[in-house]
Amino acid sequence: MSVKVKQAYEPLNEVSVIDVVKPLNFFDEAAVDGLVVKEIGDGNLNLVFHINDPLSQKALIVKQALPYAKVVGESWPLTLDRARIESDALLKEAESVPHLVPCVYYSDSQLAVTVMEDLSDHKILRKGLIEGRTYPQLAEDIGTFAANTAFFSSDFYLHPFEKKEQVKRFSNPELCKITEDLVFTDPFFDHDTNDFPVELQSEVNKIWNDSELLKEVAQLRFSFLTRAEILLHGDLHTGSIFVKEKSTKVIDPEFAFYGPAGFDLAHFFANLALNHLSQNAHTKEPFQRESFQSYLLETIEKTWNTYTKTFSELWHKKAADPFAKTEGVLENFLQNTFQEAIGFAGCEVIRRTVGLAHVADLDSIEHKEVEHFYKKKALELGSYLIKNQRKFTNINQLTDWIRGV
Ligand code: SR1
Ligand code: MG
Repeated sequence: MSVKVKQAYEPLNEVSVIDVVKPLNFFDEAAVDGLVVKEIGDGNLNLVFHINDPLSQKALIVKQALPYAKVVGESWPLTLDRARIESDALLKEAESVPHLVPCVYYSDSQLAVTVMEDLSDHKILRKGLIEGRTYPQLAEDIGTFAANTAFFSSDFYLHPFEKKEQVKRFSNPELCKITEDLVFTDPFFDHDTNDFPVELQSEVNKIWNDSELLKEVAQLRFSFLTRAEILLHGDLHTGSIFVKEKSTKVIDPEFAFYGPAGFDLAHFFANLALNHLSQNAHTKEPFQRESFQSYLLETIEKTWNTYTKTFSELWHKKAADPFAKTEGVLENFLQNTFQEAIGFAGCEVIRRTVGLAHVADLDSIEHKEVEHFYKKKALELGSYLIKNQRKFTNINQLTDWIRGV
């Protein structure tokens, strides 16, 4: 698309956003006056405009970062550079898995804007799962996404100079700090960002006083801070995935950065585990509930199996690492990634239960006592995963454990 003249940053509105799309020639000139614009952002951080030409049925999305976190307000300033990170990450991901990300039409780092493919025919995965819908393609797509984006951004594939260039390009300190605080720190201390009902206080005290658990969290946090292994999406929960029957699109990589290889899959698994727990309350009919919960666990298993298969195939075909053919090196990497993912998943489960950012899966449980009951179960699950990460040697042990909670 043609490039427009750069302009200074200002938050867009449903009128001014037209000036951003007009020069792109995506819509016919004659259609511009009749465009229907709606701000549809329901996330924590950004403005999202849906722009539609009712005559041609063509539509696109304009996403703009605000200079603060929308969820808290202007008192929490936040870098606009995250818009550049997001569009760069989408472009990078599209090099290996174009069918699994929205197409970027245009971006402007000054305006903190990304113009991209409209995915209104898809649904946010978290919403679909809460309603008990299944997506047969999901596991294979997320396993394929994670394996490709991991392998092609890693030192196993890239020249070390290129790898370090990419680490610089995706340096994302402010968004990483949010994760460092909200996922790896605040929930494990009596911090004012935490948000949980008083009924959970005694379970939360147990976490705050469990030095064995805190030692493991410190180690996971240190990994997150220091281990620039692969380009991560950085926030791969079920609200960052759009789905329909036979299509999956991973969206919102504004938290992208180089980090430890198990982090993204951990977040995906943790959010499926939270949905699994919540279904005990949402789906009343026992047969339906059991079969949906089995679907969730099969999705975790199939995602991991697709990830290891795809990553291994890429390794055998394309790895440039001098030890790529040495027996056990790949297996070691996958095993370490897996065990650390179990620990990261535990942190995500705990922070979504007692930290600042919750999940609708648990928060939408109808009766308060039931909600508290399953939140306590979530804390048990999260603590167990963190403390026992190195006991897990295969994916079925994880799904067995989630089934048994
Ligand atoms: C202030 S941002 C809160 C959470 O929303 C994002 O999606 C990330 O998960 C972050 O931790
Ligand atoms: Mg997001």
